[in-house]
Order: sequence, then structure tokens, then C-alpha cells
Amino acid sequence: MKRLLITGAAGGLGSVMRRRLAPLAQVLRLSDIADMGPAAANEEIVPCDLADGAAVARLVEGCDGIVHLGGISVERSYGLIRAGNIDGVFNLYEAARAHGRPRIVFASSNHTVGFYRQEERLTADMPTRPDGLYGVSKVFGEALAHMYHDKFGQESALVRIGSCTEKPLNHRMLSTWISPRDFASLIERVFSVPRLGCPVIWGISANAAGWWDNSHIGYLGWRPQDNAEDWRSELDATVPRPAPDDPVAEFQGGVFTRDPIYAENG
Ligand code: NAI
Ligand code: 15L
Repeated sequence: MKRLLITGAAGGLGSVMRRRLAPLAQVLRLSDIADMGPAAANEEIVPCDLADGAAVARLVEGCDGIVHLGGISVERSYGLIRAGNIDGVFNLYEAARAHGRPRIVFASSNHTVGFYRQEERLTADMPTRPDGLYGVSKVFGEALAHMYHDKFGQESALVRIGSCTEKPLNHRMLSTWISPRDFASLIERVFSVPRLGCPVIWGISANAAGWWDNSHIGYLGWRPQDNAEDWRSELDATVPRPAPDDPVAEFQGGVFTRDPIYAENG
């Protein structure tokens, strides 16, 4: 690719992917509302509020691919979620439609299905069961992407990311973890295959204790390398196990299932 846009580039995942995805394009266009630091030689820094449609249209112009990580990433008030994740994703897809339909990796979330119980095994075509307004906003993003695919041929990878950290941090992550290396290699496959379509993809490493079935995306040729199981004994020794009836151990969405509906600006 000539130019790859990464939104949410100042965030936890964005700052890691900024380094890992550099080989995918001649230029990385990095965007956020927060400070992204100075641009490296292969980078363009373009601050932009995703809720500003005109600014998002300018941001997307000239990009051959988009990794959309920007927006609210945890449970917050409806107003905040609406701006970042509802208006923001609409603005992004409208901008893509106006500017040649570059392929999009949409950072969806396991919180689209957070109220499934941990003993259930999920395929990507099962009904969503969001565990809060954040999860609902990701369901909206997925639905919007499907509509732009059916109506306009816009291709997107709807990656329901589990938990992307350097290593699993608790027992739930033995099932939900995806290593930064595996997430980056998934993105590389998404931009390499001749036909992508608009698949829902479970964003997880090759976890022995995984809950989610990715057998429908064999055509991507993605082979995750890491397995959360490698950290089980370390977790057993260092992190207390939750009680079996604790929502953290009961539902796939873990603590998010306990969040309230936050007041405005919460
Ligand atoms: P993060 O909260 O660290 O980064 C999100 C970035 O988006 C922030 O830098 C923030 O300033 C920016 N942002 C928020 N509202 C914005 C707006 N209106 N306009 C422009 N930028 C805005 O989140 P993280 O962990 O890096 O996650 C990245 C994406 O992946 C998010 O969409 C999140 O929902 C999704 N995800 C992440 C998971 C993880 O394990 N890190 C798991 C599941 C989904
Ligand atoms: C998410 O969707 C969040 O963005 C991230 O911060 C983690 O909490 C992750 O899910 C998770 O469920 O572990």
C-alpha cells in the first residue's frame, strides 16, 4: 500500500500497531484526538475528531487502507459513545465511500457477545449479546459495515478483538487474549488477500482455552502463533482466581457485564 490510515493511533493498541504495521505501507497516516508525538520519517500525523464528518472525509482522502482503532474503548456514557463510536464510524464509512472504498479493519470487540456464558462456544454467525452501550456501539459498527458491503461493495474485516496485551493478565484472558504479533499478522492478511468480503473475525491467538470458532476465515490464510496457555502457570501463581459465581468467571464479557449505564460525560 502507498498510504495506510490508523485511527486511534495515540491509544494502547494504536501505539503498538504504529510500529508493527509500518512495513505494510510506504506512509502511515496516524490520527487521534490525543497527542501522538512526533512523526517518524514514514509517518503523517493528522489530528482529527471522528465525530467531525468533514474532517474525517479529509482524513480518509488518499488512503489505500484503514485500520480503525479510534473511539471509546470501554463502557462510558451514551453521549461519549455516540460521538466516538456511532457518529465516528458512520463518518468513517461515508468518507471511505467518497474516496474509493479503501479496505477497512474495524476494531470491534468481544463485548458484542459479552453476555454469553463462558461455557458456551461461539461461531461468528450467532446472535450478538452485547454487555453494555459500548458493546451495542460495536454491534452498530458491524451492522453499518455489512450494509456498506451489501450496498456499495465496501470490504471490511470486523475483528471482535478479545484482549490485546503483551501477555494475558488474568484467567479470563486465557480464552480472550490476542498477542500484538497475532493481531498485526491478521491485519497483514486482511490487506493481502484478493477478496476479503465483510467477515466477522474473532481476534484471538491460538488459545487452547479459546471460546470462539474462526473456521470460517480459512481463506485468509491467517495462522496465529501465540497461545495464552503458555502463561497459565504464571497466572495461577500470581493472580487470584475469581469465585465461580463472580460475573468475571461467569460471562464472556467479564467485568463489563457489571458496568452501570453511566450518566452524561461519565
Ligand atoms: P484506547 O482507548 O487506548 O485508544 C482509543 C483511541 O481513540 C484513544 O487514543 C482516543 O484518544 C481515541 N479517540 C477516542 N474518541 C475519539 C474521537 N472522537 N475522535 C478521534 N479519536 C478518538 O483503546 P485501545 O485499547 O487502543 O483499543 C483500540 C480499539 O480496539 C478500540 O476501538 C477498542 O474498542 C478496540 N478493542 C480493543 C481491545 C483491547 O484489548 N485493547 C479489545 C476489544 C476491542
Ligand atoms: C475491550 O473491548 C476493551 O477495549 C479493552 O480495554 C479490554 O477491556 C477488552 O475488551 C477485554 O474484554 O479484555
